[in-house]
Amino acid sequence: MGPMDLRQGIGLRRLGTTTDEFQQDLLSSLYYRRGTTVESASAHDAYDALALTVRDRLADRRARTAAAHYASNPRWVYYLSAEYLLGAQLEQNLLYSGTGEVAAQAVKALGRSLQEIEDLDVEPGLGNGGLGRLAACLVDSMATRDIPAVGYGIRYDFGIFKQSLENGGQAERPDDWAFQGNPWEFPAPDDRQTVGFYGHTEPIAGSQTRKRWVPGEIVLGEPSHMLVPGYGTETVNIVRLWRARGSEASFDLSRFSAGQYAEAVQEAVRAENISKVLYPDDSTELGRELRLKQQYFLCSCSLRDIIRRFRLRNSDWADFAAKTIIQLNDTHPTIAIPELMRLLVDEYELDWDQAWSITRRTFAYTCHTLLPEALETWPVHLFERLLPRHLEIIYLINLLFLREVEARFPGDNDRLRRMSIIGEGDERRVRMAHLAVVGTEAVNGVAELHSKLLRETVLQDFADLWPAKFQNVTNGVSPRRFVKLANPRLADLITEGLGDDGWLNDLERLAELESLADDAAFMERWRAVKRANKVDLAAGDPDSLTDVMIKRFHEYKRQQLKLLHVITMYQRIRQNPAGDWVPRTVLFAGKAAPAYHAAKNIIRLINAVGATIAADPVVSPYLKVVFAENYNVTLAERIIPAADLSEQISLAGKEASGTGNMKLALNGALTVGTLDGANIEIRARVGEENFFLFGLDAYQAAEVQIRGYNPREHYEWDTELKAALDAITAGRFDGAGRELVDSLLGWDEYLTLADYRSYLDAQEEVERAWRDPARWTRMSILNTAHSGFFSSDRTIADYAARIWRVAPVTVPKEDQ
Ligand code: NBY
Repeated sequence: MGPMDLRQGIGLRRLGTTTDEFQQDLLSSLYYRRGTTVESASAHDAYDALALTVRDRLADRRARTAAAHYASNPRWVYYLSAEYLLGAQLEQNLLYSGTGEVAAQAVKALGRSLQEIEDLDVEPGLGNGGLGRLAACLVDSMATRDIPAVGYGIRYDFGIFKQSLENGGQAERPDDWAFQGNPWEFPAPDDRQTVGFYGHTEPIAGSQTRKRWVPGEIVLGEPSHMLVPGYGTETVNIVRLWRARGSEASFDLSRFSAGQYAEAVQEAVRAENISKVLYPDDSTELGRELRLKQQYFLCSCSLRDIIRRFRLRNSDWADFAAKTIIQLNDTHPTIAIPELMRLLVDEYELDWDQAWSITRRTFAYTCHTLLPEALETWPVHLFERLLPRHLEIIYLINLLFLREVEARFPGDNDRLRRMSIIGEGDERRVRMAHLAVVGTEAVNGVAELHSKLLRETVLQDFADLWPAKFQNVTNGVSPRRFVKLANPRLADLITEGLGDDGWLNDLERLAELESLADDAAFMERWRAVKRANKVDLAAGDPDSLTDVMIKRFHEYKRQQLKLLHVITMYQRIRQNPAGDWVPRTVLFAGKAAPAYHAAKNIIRLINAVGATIAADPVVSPYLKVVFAENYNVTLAERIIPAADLSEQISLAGKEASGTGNMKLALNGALTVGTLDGANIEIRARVGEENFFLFGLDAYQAAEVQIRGYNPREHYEWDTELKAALDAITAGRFDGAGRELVDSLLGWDEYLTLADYRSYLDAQEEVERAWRDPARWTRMSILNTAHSGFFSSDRTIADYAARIWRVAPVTVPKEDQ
């Protein structure tokens, strides 16, 4: 695109910024683009018309961004992720386009309030948890930092399931998020790609390394994109999402004519199933063929698009890595490494060594876990059938790699076996993390401790071989979405305290709040903001301590530990109803993988305990348990501003980073937590006196396991712990939780019982602080003041400087 194609060059009018002009455009969108009138417009017509009008306000910036990027031919960042949890779009785009106020006035012409319309905005739930939300924060910050970038992903028809409670347990319903259409999306059918699966390979005469792959199935990938505006800058990047379609030939007209309707479309259905649904499992590798198909589909479409874009401005493959950095969001897109090799060697006819040198310099890999069960591996036989050419390429990569290892560590066969990309167990499997380390230039963990443990444990052999490859980039969160949009009251107070709103893209400026932490008037207002947010959330008494644990359900995160605390509080109050109890509202929210029975049992027990407490007139004035259904980004934005206490209680060494911990601290919640993931960095910054620490550290936890852990010892000596577990076993909570008790007393994989007493002690410290409102408020202000480091803008600055080595490209403002 050249500058002449821009709006100004072709004489299009500039979109107005006044309420009247905005209203004109809104009515025009309703009339011409929705094809309806004010009188007959449905609520959804109003929503769509507003969305289109706001979207138009970003279109100029998008066009100028594309032109500026094209002109500077920079090194592009391509973020490959199987998941994005972008959150609701309308409010964000109103903020980023600076049209919030005019829109609020203009929609009155439609006879509706802005709030009413915003309530129709459905969030695209195209991810499971932290990993998907991180991707969304990072693309926000890449745009905000003016980094030329594209996020690639899959446009699932069904996102993460909708959760509801049925008889106290989790029920799942499909999330047909785009059922009413998605006005934020631009289809780009001309950029569709063709992807092959199955089939066989054939030698090519005269070539050792090149092969011809003859696929047995062909699927089309159709892209559409959503705009990703930067805050306080002109840049608008995109996230490009691929949707699978059958080719024209996949519809069998003759069968249809013969009345075989299902058979006529079966091939098309098979193709479309690839992007049908997000896998809702965030914890274990799921050995499903369709999942590997999704991964390859994403990578193949995206790489061809990346190459197409490269060739718009470049002709020499030798420049490819200098113009391209592809960040792999966990191992899910790792198949892109052999796919790039295949494209370069088989299709573009580069020799193997040059292709390998390009490939290694083009990719970087972020690891998001330490759990062995979450490290992806795929059976060799599956690869052989689904992606025969890629398996051959992986074998050759592995052969050459193992030669390199052998040269460095001669005769160390054990090391070769440990490091091989192919694992030789009962069943030979491809180890995607090994492939990701071998095929990239940089590997990073997502918090200091996580990166250190990666080097010392799961990837130790690789760190020995290539120490310089391993880095840390601590995660971050978007202060626009998680303070400005989620918590407007706090945002206003901060802006007033600091004198301007420059902190929104320069978050370290929050440190200036420190001088207000003892200012009585400011403290009073700080408390009032929190209280008003609690009133809005309406989860419980706004004067009670709002204690929140919001995250995916997983045994390592230890919702069961929180629950043992709740049961103990319940028993204490019952034993001493006249005691001086601190009233608490304990709020849980989160989804469990549908097949994860232990996690679903914990949800059941939470609700059973909650019901028992609610029915108990002695305890219920002091203690309330709330389970908020269907946790998603939108709900997080309501809960986080209302939280007093943030539960970050995973077993040390298990939570790679956490990002909810950052969002909560940033919004002035105090953390009770272990020395795990980014908790360590939060505590170091907010100050140990402003953080409630408990539990074993990662090294102590490992030692306990090695020595031989016996959870029963804790049960025997700790009478309160015993009483809590016995109450569950005795059926006090509707009979729920007996399997949990068996697992806790049997093996207790995540040392819940070992950390119980220390956790209860920390909770007593929490209550001491809470009883002194001035102390608590000061701690809360200091948490916010010292959370500036956890902006995803800082995370992106780190990636840009240390991993990507890219510089910002400034998009010029429109001529006035
Ligand atoms: O990534 C999370 C980590 O647990 C958390 O500590 C970290 O802060 C966050 C961002 O770095 N990981 C996560 O959310 N993982 C998944 O959602 C996930 C999804 C799919 C699969 C595995 C994990 N999978 O096997 O397909």
